[in-house]
Amino acid sequence: MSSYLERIHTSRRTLIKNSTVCGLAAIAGNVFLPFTSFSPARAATEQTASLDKVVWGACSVNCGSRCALRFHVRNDEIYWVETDNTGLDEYGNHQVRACLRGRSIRRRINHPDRLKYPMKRVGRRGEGKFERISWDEALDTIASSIKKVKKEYGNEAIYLNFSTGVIGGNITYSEPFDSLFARLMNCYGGFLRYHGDYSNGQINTAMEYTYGQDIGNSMSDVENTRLLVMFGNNPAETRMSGGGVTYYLEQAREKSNAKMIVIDPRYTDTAAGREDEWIPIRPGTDAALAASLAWVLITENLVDQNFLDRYCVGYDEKTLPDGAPPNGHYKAYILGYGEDNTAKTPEWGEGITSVPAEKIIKLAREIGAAKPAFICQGWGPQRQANGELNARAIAMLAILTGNVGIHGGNSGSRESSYIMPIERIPVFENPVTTSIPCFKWADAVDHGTEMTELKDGVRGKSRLDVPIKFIWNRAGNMLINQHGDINRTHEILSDENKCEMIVVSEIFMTASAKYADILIPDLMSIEQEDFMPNEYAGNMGYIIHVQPATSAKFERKPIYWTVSEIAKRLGNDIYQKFTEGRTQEQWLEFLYAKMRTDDPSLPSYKEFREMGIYKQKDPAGHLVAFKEFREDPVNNPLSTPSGKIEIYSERLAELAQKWELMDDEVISPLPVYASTFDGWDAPERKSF
Ligand SMILES: Nc1nc2c(c(=O)[nH]1)N[C@H]1C(S)=C(S)[C@@H](COP(=O)(O)OP(=O)(O)OC[C@H]3O[C@@H](n4cnc5c(=O)[nH]c(N)nc54)[C@H](O)[C@@H]3O)O[C@H]1N2
Ligand SMILES: Nc1nc2c(c(=O)[nH]1)N[C@H]1C(S)=C(S)[C@@H](COP(=O)(O)OP(=O)(O)OC[C@H]3O[C@@H](n4cnc5c(=O)[nH]c(N)nc54)[C@H](O)[C@@H]3O)O[C@H]1N2
Ligand code: SF4
Ligand SMILES: [Mo]
Repeated sequence: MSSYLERIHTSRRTLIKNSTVCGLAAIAGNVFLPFTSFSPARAATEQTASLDKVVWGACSVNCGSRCALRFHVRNDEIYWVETDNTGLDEYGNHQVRACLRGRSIRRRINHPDRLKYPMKRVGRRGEGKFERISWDEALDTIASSIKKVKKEYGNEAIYLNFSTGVIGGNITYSEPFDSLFARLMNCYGGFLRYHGDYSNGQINTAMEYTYGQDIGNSMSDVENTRLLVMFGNNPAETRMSGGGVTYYLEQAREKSNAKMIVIDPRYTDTAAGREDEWIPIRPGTDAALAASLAWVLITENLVDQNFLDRYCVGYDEKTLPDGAPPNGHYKAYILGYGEDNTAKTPEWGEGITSVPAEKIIKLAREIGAAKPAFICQGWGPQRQANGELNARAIAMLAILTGNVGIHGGNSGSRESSYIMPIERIPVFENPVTTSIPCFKWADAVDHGTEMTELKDGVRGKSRLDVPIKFIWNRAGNMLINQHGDINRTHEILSDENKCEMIVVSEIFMTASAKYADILIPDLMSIEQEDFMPNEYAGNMGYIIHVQPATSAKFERKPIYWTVSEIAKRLGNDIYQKFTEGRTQEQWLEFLYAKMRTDDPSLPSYKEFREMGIYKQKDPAGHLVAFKEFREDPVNNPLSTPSGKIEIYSERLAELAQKWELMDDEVISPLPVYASTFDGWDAPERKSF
């Protein structure tokens, strides 16, 4: 056991011991000391209080954090919520403190509007009229619908909608691919897959083409930088945990005293007086800003030519792949002798971004001079049409200046974190290999068989064989509220001849829940046993052993029970394969044993349960993306086809030739700026 762990143990034990002593002293004080009078009622309360339990829980909201919660429970109700009390109030050994959303969880767990019973739709779909039914009726209906859809259309007609309502947990995890329902369906012939996601689908793909994977240095590595440039990266509003990115950002900057420049259309809480400079920009124009910054870097000889020659493909003529057109390289595009014959000067950039040319020149010089510079982006710049281009263009600034693969530098993508790996319930192989882009599920309900590889990005087949006929939607509000163009989605879902069955597992009657045919009341993750690992933090990972804070109220059921019961109705063999004869608790103990085989330094199961939270520092210090590649590119090539950073991507050049694109959609082998149908210069916006 690490000494770090011992410290947590010791401090907690001491704390518990001390608080008992203090408790006794307080009661004794009532009796003997002259300044308080003895109160039998108060002594009784103290005694009841000493019988209360403190239960470890975690917030499973998908803000990217995953904070510890400690519930004080009396008479099967949470009466007080606090947060992590282990470790010290000191950077590096800190507490994973929850934000107000986590701390207010009592309002959600006991909210009168929480779903209590299974229900079936009685009005038109989407109308929101429901009638209470028994669990048996709900489960029988779901199982027979799965059987029917499988028989009539095949497993490709069964879809698990993207959702992020419960992220982190093992048993309670909602993201479809790793969920219990995926395991069930894989025991029963599979389901239609999706690729990409709502959060970071574009940057992920962009970085895969550029680097082979999407990864960044950890925010803790800002300790080693001189300049931090953040494009649309706003952790103070989106990663609020006291053990999360915002905390690391602040603490690490205190150590390095790094200058921070925030580039965002809005003056964000991440800036909020802590920034050295805020540069507002027109939304969707980061690629143009990056190109004009590149123009200054190139013309003022501030680029790292050795880095570009050795590690990259397509910066200039020297490393341009043979199949590329003459002057198809990045330098030509920037300097104006590429295909568009336009030099990306600061003045050109100003016209598009609204950032003044002098500011562009100054920023480029700062980026060029700071060694190292931590250039990163959040997911705002990519979350728009042609967003991959923005993501790749921003990453170019890190590449041009040779800041990739070093301490205090970054890949130009979003920061990454040290994450404690957990062993999940395996979901088995999905026998269905067809996949749709996750945002196109409504199209697949509406006109699935018209969706093709080259027009819609279908994978595994050139065209879908069947439309979606069954939707499983758990812990997600993306059937309607969180999806795009919801009037159209409403039309599609309202037509009961299209999708035959929509099952929603929720805790509240959300906009999406109203579209359910069968609506089932889920138990929250803090009402059952589970493991909750960190996600976005810094260089300290952790796992929380969540215990049920209270018993299940009304007819709410844990998802493991629900899916097991559906499995039972699909056949005893499916049930056996799905459960492997284990209860939820037995699964957790079994999976933990596997985790301990991989990492023998983990505490025993019993110890972990008692500790509630187990923290582990990144043994490497700070995560540095592509460090091995930087150190030895020959023996540690990237997983791109060339093994190098692909500024010019031949794979994208090929897609650009083959794909049938909509107006204004651009696939380019280079990270160019392209205006779009929803951009600042779109005719619809110009009329305002
Ligand atoms: N409080 C809170 N936190 C959350 C969530 C939540 O709903 N609420 N959702 C969680 C989820 S699921 C996700 S995926 C993440 C998303 O988290 P982020 O990727 O951080 O997404 P946003 O907050 O949409 O955008 C980040 C920043 O980009 C800016 N921005 C938008 N467009 C542009 C642009 O074109 N250029 C530039 N330079 N900046 C731009 C925005 O103003 C914003 O400050 O947050 C997670 N955290
Ligand atoms: N306009 C616009 N739309 C967006 C985005 C945007 O920036 N702008 N962001 C997109 C992104 S990145 C994402 S990830 C999505 C997020 O969208 P969703 O995945 O829908 O995320 P949430 O709204 O956080 O949670 C979904 C539901 O989970 C439920 N829930 C919570 N706990 C439990 C539980 O224990 N069991 C069950 N069964 N349900 C539970 C909540 O009640 C909530 O209704 O939104 C996307 N939509
Ligand atoms: S920071 Fe995120 S995980 Fe932590 S309590 Fe707040 S919402 Fe929950
Ligand atoms: Mo997201």
